Amino acid sequence: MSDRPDRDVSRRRFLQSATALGAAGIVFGEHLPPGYVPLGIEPQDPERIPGKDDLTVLGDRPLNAETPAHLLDDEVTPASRLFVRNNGNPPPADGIDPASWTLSLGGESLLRPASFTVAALREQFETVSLQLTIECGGNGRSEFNPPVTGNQWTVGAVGCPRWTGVRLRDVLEHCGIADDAVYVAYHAADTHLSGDPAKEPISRGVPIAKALEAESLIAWAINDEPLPWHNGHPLRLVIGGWPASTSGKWLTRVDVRDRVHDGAKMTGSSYRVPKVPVQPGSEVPDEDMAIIESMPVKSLVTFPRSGVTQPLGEEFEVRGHAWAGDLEVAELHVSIDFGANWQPAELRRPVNRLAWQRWRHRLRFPQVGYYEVWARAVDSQGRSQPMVVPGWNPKGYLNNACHRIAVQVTD
Ligand SMILES: Nc1nc2c(c(=O)[nH]1)N[C@H]1C(S)=C(S)[C@@H](COP(=O)(O)O)O[C@H]1N2
Ligand SMILES: [Mo]
Repeated sequence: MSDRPDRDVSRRRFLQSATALGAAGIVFGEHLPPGYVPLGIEPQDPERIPGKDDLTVLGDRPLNAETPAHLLDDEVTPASRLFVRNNGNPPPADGIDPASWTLSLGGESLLRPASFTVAALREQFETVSLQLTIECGGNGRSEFNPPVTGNQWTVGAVGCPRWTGVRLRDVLEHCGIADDAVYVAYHAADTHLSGDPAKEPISRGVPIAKALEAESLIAWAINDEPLPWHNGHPLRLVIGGWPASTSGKWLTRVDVRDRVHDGAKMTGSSYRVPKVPVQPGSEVPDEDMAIIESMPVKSLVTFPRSGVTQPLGEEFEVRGHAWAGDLEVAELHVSIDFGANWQPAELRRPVNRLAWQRWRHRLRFPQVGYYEVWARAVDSQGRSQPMVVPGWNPKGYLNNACHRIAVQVTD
């Protein structure tokens, strides 16, 4: 990446148009090894991710980008503000034809294997639209100590758009689910970073019970528009409330398995955490790790932006969202004194199951000076967000510590 910042805009524009042309625009493009990403093809500046709005780029090969908290203030996350997490090379945009894209269904425990175009899915099954929260299992990773490797997400690998598609359940039931079904697995069209066509970048899934929930979708639209390329165009799974790694993008195949799926990033330390808490920095043998299922209770302050200046005596509106994996959020509390006292905030019910919930609160500050506003959610089973970073784990998953913003109160 060191040779990149000095590259001038026109050259980058040229490379962008080369992206649109695919390998055909690149001299000697016929020699590119399969899966190889040419330097400069992936956008590098936040404003340069096509269709995205000021996301913070954490890495550009492959592209990984998160949304600053204050840009997540919309109740329904716009596609332009939905984070991007890529494990491999996305299928080239110009090679995706939504009209001929096919989803195959199979696996040991599916009775009648079948395949569907996107149009056939729309015709044969009921279309549903739901607002569903997806959050990367590694959101918040940057706060772990000792540090762990991987994308250093702060708070913005989360979003809650309105997704449209069909229920995974309806399609699986149409094909027939055998009694010994255990897990539902996805396969996708992105390619492994090594370029090895025999390897998949990621192929995960969920237990059959989660797959059969009414909210588990095969989606083609976000907020009534086709999925953005980086978010899985033209078809993806959306598994609300679970690590977003279960929401396979560029979906080509779904298998019903008679065992826990053993695809790429299902094993070892990927998307798994120690079964019992470990001392920070420990090495944990694979057999002592368990697959992450529902995400923990969490919240964000999305308004105002951290660092705001506020005149003393004026009312101060603070607001955000809260979510709790498979559960609902029951309470949201706000503190302006570093957690010594908590004030209950107004908290709305979700618009549908597995959607995040709007909270808001009006505050007054007692004197001029520097404050932090902390928000803390409690789920329907009474579990609260911690104020400090919880359970260290080797890959840095499930950090649900309270979010906070800085406020300077002036005369
Ligand atoms: N095919 C495919 N699906 C994928 C991924 C991927 O790299 N390839 N990344 C997963 C991970 S780890 C996350 S967090 C979510 C991110 O979804 P988004 O990029 O639409 O925000 O997609 C998941 N689905
Ligand atoms: Mo993720």
